[in-house]
Amino acid sequence: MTDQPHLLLTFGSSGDEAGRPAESEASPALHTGDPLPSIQHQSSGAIQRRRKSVVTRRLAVVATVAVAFALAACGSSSTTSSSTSSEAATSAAVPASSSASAAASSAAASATGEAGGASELPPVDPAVLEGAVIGFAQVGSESGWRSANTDSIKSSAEQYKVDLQFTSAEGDQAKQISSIKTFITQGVDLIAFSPVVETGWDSVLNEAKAAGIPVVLTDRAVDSDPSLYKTFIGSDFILEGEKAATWAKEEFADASAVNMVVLEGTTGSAPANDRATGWDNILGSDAKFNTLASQTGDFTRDGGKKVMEGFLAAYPNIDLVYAHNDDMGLGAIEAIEAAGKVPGKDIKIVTVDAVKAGMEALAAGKINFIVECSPLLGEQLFQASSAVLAGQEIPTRVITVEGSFNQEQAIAALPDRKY
Ligand code: GYE
Repeated sequence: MTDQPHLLLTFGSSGDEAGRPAESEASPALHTGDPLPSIQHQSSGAIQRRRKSVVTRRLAVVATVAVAFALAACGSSSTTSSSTSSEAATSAAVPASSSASAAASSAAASATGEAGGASELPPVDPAVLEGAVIGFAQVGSESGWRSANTDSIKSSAEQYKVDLQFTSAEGDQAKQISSIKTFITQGVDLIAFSPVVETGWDSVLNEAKAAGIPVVLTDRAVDSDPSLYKTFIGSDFILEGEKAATWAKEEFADASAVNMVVLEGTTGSAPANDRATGWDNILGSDAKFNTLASQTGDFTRDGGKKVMEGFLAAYPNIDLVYAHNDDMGLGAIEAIEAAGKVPGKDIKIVTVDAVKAGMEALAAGKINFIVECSPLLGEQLFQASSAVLAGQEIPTRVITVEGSFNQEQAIAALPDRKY
C-alpha cells in the first residue's frame, strides 16, 4: 500500500466540534445563483432542526465513503502535486524546465478541459452534496477568467444539486467579508471563497471556525494560518510568473537591452503578488531587462488599456509588455494599435490566463505568449466540499496543473477551448 497522506480517514471525527458536516441536511431546493438577501430570511433554527433530522443518514454516508476510500487507497499509487504541508506545496514551485514540458502539460489540461489536480481529491459523493448549503463569496466579475470560474462553480453546483448561495464582492474586500459573516449567521454547511486580496482574513476565518463551519479557499490564497481553512485549491502563481519570464528570456536572447512595462493585477491580490515574484525569480537580476514602469490595471481590459495609454505617452521605446492577465493584455493591444504601433511585433506581449479572447489574440499574433491559469475549479471545489462534509481528511493544498501556449499551440487548442 502506498503512502497517501491525503487519503487518511477519520472515522471517529466526522465533523468539527459543532458536528456540522455530519449533521448538515439535504434540502430539495436548488438556489444556484440566489442573491444574498434570500438567505438572510431563513431562520438558523430551521436549519438546525433540519440538520438533526438527517444525522443518521449522514453518518451512513460517511461510513460508505470511508470504506470506498480505504479500498481505493490500497489499490493505487499517486503522483500528484498535492501536499499535506504548505512547505511541500511550495517546493513544487519550480520554473518550467523546457517549453516541451510546458506544452505537454498544456496539452493534457486542454485535452480534458479540466483544471489538473482533480484526481488528488476523492470523487464527489452525490448523496453528501445533494441539498448541502454552501456559501460561495466570489471576487467579482473583472475578467473573462472570472466569468469562466463563476460558470464552472455554478454548473458543478447544479450538477450535484448543491444549495449554492452565491455572492459577488465586485472587488471589495469589505463586501466579501460581510457576505462571509452572513453565511456564518445563516449557519451554512460550508463556506468557500476566492479572496480579493491576501491579507486581512484572520478575524472572519476565526469567526467561521468558532461557529464550526469549514472553509475551503479556491483560486486565491490568504496569509492566514492554514489551520483556519481546510484546503486551498488553485494555481501556482509564482510558477506562472516564472514561465512568463522564461519565455521572455528566450525570446529576447539576442537583444542587448529590453525596455519593458508591467500591467499588474489587483494590488494586494495573490496572483498580482506572486506573478511579480515569479518574474523576478527569473529576470530580477538580469540588468538587460529594464522595467520602465509598472502599474495596476486591476485585472480589467479597461484598466489595462488606460494604463497602457499612459505608458505609451511617456515612453516611446517599449519593447515588451508583461500583463498579469489576458484582459489587461487585450486592453494594451487596443492602446498600442491606437498609438499606430503593431502589437506582437513593435511591442511584444506576454500574459497569463489563456481565456478564449486571449488565445484568439495569440493565434492572430497580437499576443506572443500566454501562460495558462485554469478557471475550471468547480469540480475540485465540490470534490473537496464533499470530502470535508463527509469528515474526510484532504490535502491542505491542491495545485492546478497548467501549461502555456505560443501562437502555433493556441491555433491548435482554440477549436476545443471551453472558455
Ligand atoms: O488571472 C485574472 C482574474 O485570481 C487567477 O483573477 C485569478 C485571476 C485571473 O481576474 O484574470
